[in-house]
Amino acid sequence: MKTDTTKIVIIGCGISGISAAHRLVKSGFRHVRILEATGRSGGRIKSGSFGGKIIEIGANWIHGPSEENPVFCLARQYGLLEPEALTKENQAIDIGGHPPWVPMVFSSLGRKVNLEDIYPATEMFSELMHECSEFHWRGGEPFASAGDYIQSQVHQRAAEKWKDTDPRIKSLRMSLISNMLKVECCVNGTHSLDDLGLGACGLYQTLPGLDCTFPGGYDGLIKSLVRELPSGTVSYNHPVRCVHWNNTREADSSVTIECESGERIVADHVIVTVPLGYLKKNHTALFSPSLPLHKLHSIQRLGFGTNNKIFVEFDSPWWDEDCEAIFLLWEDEDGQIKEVPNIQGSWIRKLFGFTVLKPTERYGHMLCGWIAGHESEYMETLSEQEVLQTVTQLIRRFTGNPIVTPRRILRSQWFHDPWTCGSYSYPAKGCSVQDLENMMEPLPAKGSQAQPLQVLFAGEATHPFYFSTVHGALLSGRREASRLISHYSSNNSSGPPKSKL
Ligand code: 6YU
Repeated sequence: MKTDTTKIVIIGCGISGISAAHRLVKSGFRHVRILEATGRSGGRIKSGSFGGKIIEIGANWIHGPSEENPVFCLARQYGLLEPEALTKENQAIDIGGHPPWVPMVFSSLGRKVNLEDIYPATEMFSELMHECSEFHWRGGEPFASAGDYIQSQVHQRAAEKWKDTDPRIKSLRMSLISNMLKVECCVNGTHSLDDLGLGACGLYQTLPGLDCTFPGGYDGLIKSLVRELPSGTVSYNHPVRCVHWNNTREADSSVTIECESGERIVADHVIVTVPLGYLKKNHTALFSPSLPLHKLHSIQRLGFGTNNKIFVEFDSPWWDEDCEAIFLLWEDEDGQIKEVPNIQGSWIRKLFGFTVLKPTERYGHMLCGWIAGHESEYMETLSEQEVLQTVTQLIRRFTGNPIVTPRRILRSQWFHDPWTCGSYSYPAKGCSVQDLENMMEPLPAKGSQAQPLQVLFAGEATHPFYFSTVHGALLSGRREASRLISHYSSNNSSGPPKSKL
């Protein structure tokens, strides 16, 4: 293997880029360099401080912490998890992606909702979501989007199942369906479930294990991994402007990476791990020659949406001690999310509620609000003071408590982050598994006579069934490193031409 001379550049120092570098370095490649646009590693894994407490501005949980999850295995190896997350019992719990939170529900009329009254709606909504994911395996999708399917069923099923129910309770159940739709927008990172492909939403796979967090911050994982790379591997504040690859049969098959600083780096291979949101916006400038059409179409077809968090701290709790999540029902909503005519006045309606940060000894009395879609993108444009005011009014209205006042607020702004341009990917209407395969296909594309594996692609949006997650991103980085490793082990007589790094 030409591990001594092969030059590999990785664009992006998120978990996928770091994992690719790790595997390459471990396999003996000596010239691996990561170029990162910002001044830090981790990308969408971003721990921060709020009122002296560690909070997660990006990724929150290890989804499915069990043996098959490489993020769980690494976090365990580095001693970053609490004992409970390590137990066999925790690893065996299979919740299919939705943690069973202890809820409290409030309505826009300022009252606490009786959970028994609305439970049948929760059950009906879970059934519908489960049915959505099954179309992929059964085939024959009756509608293009998950939203269309749900709308086609909700009113009909409600009329049948709840025909003898008190109209007030029935209407509350319909507003719960609207709330569940907002929750799903956050989970999937979509503006509306009308954008989420009906068959394609079954592509996503879950792992067993009850989701857990990192008590010392998710970025402990990033720090542990980066520490193990040779010093100087990562160049920070090094945005890449353009990847010049070679689609012809010329003898010189190297790739030139042009940085914003003007520096030009010549390498044998480049692994691109920039987020899909960034690619959607910048692919024209980022590749010369431009990407092949089938890859471009997949970049356009796949979805990349916004899910933001709003952290709010209080002097004392207004929720029950065992409560894990607070849901807010607008009583005038009836089983759908209507496009609001004035986003300025009503963006807050899209916030489905809050999760409670636990344990209290670590976080004090802190909530995390969740908001997805265009309303979330609009929220990013407001000042923190304006967001604080709107959230305060909302909580006062729903709890009926006119004096409850948050101490402070902090929100994420993923849509306006120029290196991310949103939160994570989703299989949009019209997508298929072929689009995810096109995303991960290296350049030059199959069938070309030019030197293969000049440009490789990793990142969460290139994983065929764990897209949108940290473990999907990590595995995609390892996958592309392995692609190069096996290229050289099966091709060891003729290494790549020498180039400077
Ligand atoms: C998870 C979770 N989680 C919440 C929020 C967000 C995300 N995710 P990176 O972006 O990290 O790295 C790329 C780097 O490239 C970056 O550093 C850039 O600066 C750099 N770059 C860009 N352009 C460049 C240039 N030109 N030059 C040089 N550098 C450049 N995942 O497992 N658990 O709880 C959450 C959550 C608010 C924003 C999450 C979660 C997603 C992960 O954070 C994300 O996938 C990975 O960190 C991405 O790593 P990467 O390396 O690919 O990119 C149907 C159905 C679907 C169901 N989906 C359910 C899944 C639920 C997803 N969970 C979300 C929930 C939360 C709360």
